[in-house]
Amino acid sequence: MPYTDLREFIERLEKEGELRRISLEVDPFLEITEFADRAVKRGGPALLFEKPKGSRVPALINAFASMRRMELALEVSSIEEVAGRISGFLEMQKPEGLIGKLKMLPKLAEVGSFFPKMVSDGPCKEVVRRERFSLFDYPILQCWPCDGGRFITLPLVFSRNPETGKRNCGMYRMQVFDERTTGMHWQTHKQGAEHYRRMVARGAKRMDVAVAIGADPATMFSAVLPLPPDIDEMLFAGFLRGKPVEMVKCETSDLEVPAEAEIVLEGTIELGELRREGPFGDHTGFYSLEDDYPVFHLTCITQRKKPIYVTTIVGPPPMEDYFMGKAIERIFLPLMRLQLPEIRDVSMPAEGVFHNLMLVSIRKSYPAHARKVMHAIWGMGQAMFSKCIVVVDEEVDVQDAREVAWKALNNIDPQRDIEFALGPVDSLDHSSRLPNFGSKMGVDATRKWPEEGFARPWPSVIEMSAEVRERVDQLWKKAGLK
Ligand SMILES: Cc1cc2nc3c(=O)[nH]c(=O)nc-3n(C[C@H](O)[C@H](O)[C@H](O)COP(=O)(O)O)c2cc1C
Ligand SMILES: [Mn+2]
Repeated sequence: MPYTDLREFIERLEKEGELRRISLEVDPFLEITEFADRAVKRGGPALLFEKPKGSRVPALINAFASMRRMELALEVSSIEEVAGRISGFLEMQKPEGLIGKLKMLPKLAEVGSFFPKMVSDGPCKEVVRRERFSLFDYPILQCWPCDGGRFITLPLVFSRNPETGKRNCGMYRMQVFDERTTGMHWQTHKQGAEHYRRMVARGAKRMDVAVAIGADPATMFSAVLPLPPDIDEMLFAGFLRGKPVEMVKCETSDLEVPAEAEIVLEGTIELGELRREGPFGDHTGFYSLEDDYPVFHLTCITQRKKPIYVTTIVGPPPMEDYFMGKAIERIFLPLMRLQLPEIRDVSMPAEGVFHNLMLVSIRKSYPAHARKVMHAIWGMGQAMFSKCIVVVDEEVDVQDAREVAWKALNNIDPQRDIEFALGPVDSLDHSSRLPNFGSKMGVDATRKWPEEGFARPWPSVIEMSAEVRERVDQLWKKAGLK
């Protein structure tokens, strides 16, 4: 059964020995970070701080911070199962004849059952505060020593495209400026920023935004997914959990939020109003610098009677977001292969913090095939941020970064096989010549063909013959070796 809410997920984590309750008083100012950082680096459990200093609301962190917990979050024994389900839908063909059509019905009905469902009330409305509310009631972390302040780090930010009326849900950190005001750190490439620009173009004065904190894990995870614009994250969440997400209308706007959320912040963004945001110890492992971002003015908070505040930290990898990113890598592989069927596998090692390094194996079929693949990836949604793409032949296991380094470094003639391209870069890149604009590197580390102008013979990788290996298996034991 899919989790109804965050609490059911917490129960499950606890049952599986994947969660530790901490009853000591711990300070959301830096101390929770140090706990969470140590825990993730040691493969430790999720942490539920029951007495965060200065707040009566408990704080949950690292709920997704291992592959096992990601699997528990999505209720699978391997993330590949989700990829398999997606492939199943993608392989749906136009049915032949009546029997074929009938066979397809259950699948179509399944799709129909993923759409979010409107409900008139929900636990997130147990307490409605239009006055006398304050963000200071919650254990919002200051994550790192040089951070500009406290940041809400796992918010589901809902906004609407004024042209299509379609909803978006993205995870964009929010710096707390005072009791009722925060920053809204949607980077320029993200859908929230696009909605903002379209509202400005229409001459609107303000834009409604609603933020949900804490929901069932599939719904929370969906806010991070790099879905194409106007594809509803809540529909994808329904697909992931196999049950619609129940949505309830906000008190002060027409937006809808997950009814089972722990805390909902309703408010508006005054178009044109910008404020310094940051610095913030970011997932690159460096502080991202201060910059101007829109300001979110809270008009109302609704919440459960006893809400749980869920949060995360980012910083030197690996952190919790690495595991979320790894799950995305697995889940999106079938979708990538829809456009680029020659792709065998893709990997984004932790040290590359997603956008800095993508390793791709392909079945090479024609000259310069690797170059086509890198350019296609630079043209594909948020994969456009990939600063360095290394393309290898299909027999190289890209999940093994050592194997890639060994083979790729042997295979390249750098001047011939490395190319630079200009394009949009991740807003967090501190090295690019301009914010959001810089260069990328593509490395063609495939075996070179005569058709690519390579006239020399290409050597094989060294391998012992199977017979000798078997014989030595026997001799090895006889020799008393272990
Ligand atoms: C913990 C965490 C924090 C994030 N913070 C931000 C952020 O502050 N700004 C941002 O633009 N993206 C942030 N992201 C990435 C976006 O959530 C992600 O790119 C998402 O796909 C955006 O959705 P959208 O395409 O609907 O805009 C964060 C992701 C995670 C996992
Ligand atoms: Mn989106």
